[in-house]
Amino acid sequence: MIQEINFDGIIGPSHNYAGLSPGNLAATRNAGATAQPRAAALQGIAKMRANLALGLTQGILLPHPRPDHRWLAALHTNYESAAAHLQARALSASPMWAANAATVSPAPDTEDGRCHLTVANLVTMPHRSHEWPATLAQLRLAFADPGFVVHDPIPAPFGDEGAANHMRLTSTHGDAGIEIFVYGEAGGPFPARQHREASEAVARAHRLDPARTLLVEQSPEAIAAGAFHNDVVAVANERTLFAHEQAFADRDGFYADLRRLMPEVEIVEVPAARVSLADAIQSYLFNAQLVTAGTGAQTLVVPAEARENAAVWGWLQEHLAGNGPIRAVEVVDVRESMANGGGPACLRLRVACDPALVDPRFLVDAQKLDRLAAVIAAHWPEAIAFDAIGDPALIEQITQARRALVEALDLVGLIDR
Ligand code: SUG
Repeated sequence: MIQEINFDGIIGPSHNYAGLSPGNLAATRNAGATAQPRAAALQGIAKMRANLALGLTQGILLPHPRPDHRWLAALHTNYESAAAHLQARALSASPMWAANAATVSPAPDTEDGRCHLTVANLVTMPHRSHEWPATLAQLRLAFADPGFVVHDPIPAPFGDEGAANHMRLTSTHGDAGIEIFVYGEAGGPFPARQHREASEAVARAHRLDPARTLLVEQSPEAIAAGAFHNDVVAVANERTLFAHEQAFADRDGFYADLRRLMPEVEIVEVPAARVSLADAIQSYLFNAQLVTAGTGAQTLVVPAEARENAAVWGWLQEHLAGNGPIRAVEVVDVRESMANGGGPACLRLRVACDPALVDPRFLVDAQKLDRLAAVIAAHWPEAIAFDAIGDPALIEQITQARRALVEALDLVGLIDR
């Protein structure tokens, strides 16, 4: 009954490049560029179609109301009179990166046998710190069944960035797993966004067995090289851990703990001598969806940028030719999200559960994706130049576009906290 569902964040109509995330090299490099929200959202829909074609169950999370007028009101201003940096932070389409929506512990791992979700507070970056109330509203609706427990965020100042810093290893999704929380202590010039205190609090909230829970420090070199989340340098699926050699501060200690807890674990490590941290981060090799396809073949869904990097593509071809655990590679085009530092894995939140327990409005099939694509094609702005974000006509179009989507999904009045 339990299967892994990928809930992709639909890319919102306000998608733009504002350079809001120090430590995220792609986002800062593209600050001020012109974004293409319509193409971006259609790329996201195409990625979901690719997941369906792999035989996976697919879910969605919706864009939040943008600008976030409630947040601006709490700051005693409004969109019209707010400073430009506050306008940009209120308008960001950052909820698209659903891997940062929450941390999820499936029912087989928890003491009470329920699936626990803790909404991420995202307090380190101001433009992301106001996401959680609207995320919580959606999670409470999508996972309203008593088989789930949805928790409030961990309080500030303990930064929590959700599933992007959490991995689960298990023989199959429906079995009890080992949960791994990756936190940062230091990142050179850049902030460590996931705090150990927050990870520990989430593990307690989820009633995990401490003997099957690992707290692992991300390597400061990885953060300094632009790995602002662990999912930029490592990803796990079932019994496979796929990671860069320099992902973790104490790699040997972590691998030894993992092998002790799960002797059958398969660690696929990419050596720095083959793929540098810089190449890994530029190509987002590890920000891939590592999934077990309907055929049973473990498949890595990588962004097109991974195919364009000779070192990365060469390593992947060699792995496929050998007898490694990754049996297939699929390439998806999510360039608009990538330019803000969000790859295929950032765009999805994994929940291993019985799909029958999920509110069906948050699940999609091919026909529903066709309907969503039509709404996007009809309403999403084609382009947003950064200097246009103060334009009232653009703001009106963004507001109407989201409204059309919420109507199409039958969610009017239900998810706007
Ligand atoms: O938080 N980018 C996001 C990217 C998140 C990627 N998620 C994972 N790795 N799971 C971030 O840095 C850029 C927005 C801007 O600058 O306009 C941004 O928020």
